[in-house]
Amino acid sequence: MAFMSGLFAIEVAILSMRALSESDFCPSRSPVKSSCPPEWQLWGSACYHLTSSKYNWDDAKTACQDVGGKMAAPRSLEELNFMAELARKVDSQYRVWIACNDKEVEGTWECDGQEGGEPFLVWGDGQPNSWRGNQDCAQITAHYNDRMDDTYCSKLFRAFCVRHAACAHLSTQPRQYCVSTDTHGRILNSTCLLDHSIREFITKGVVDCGSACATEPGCRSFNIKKTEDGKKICQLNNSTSSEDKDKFQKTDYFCTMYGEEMCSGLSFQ
Ligand SMILES: [Ca+2]
Ligand SMILES: [Ca+2]
Repeated sequence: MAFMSGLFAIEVAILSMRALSESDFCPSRSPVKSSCPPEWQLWGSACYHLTSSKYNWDDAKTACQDVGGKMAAPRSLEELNFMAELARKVDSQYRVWIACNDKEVEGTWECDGQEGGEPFLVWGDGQPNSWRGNQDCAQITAHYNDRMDDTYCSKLFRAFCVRHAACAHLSTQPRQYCVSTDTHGRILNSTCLLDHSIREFITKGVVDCGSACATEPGCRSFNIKKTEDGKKICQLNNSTSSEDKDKFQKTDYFCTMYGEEMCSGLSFQ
């Protein structure tokens, strides 16, 4: 009965739900998550990193590019607070470069990535003061309550770098579901896992239902039920037949269960 496995194994490839544009989060309903390289911290859909070395402002920009990012400029108070918290963990008296400057026109601040609109600027008390007329680069610092200060671009500070998070698949293998069979390889058309449905809906068939299970968080197996008028119902389960054997029961209606564990459970005699 070896052919059974070939006939009834349903491969459900996990396709990315849509092309990810730069500002997108990872699709929340597919089994992927945002991830960052080591030594980068995830916030929203981006990863943040403080350089361990100190640089002047121009070299800080380059240092961020060298590690695959760009110098960060916060766009909201929430983002600024996150960055400040991260910096405080490294140094309670931190001074860190951000990608804002008024080099070109004194008093007109520009922040990288915020061109074409008002840049997000939250200054510390009495800042920006362009002390002695040549403070053209922005830091955030514990010395101004985690707010911004204009200072000399030649000073040596750590740089705040940012890059987009990667969307990593939790499972690199496509998920495969196999139909439940008895020990002789006969399909069990009237045995299903009961009382574990997390969602059910009318389906076109097994592949459709299997795709839904693959992208539903918590789905472990699924049932295909047939109604009296011939409709197929896809029932997504939060458990498996081996985890809850008592609920893997005979039904008085057409019902077939598919699970990942069934694939290894086929006997070839
Ligand atoms: Ca200035
Ligand atoms: Ca200043």
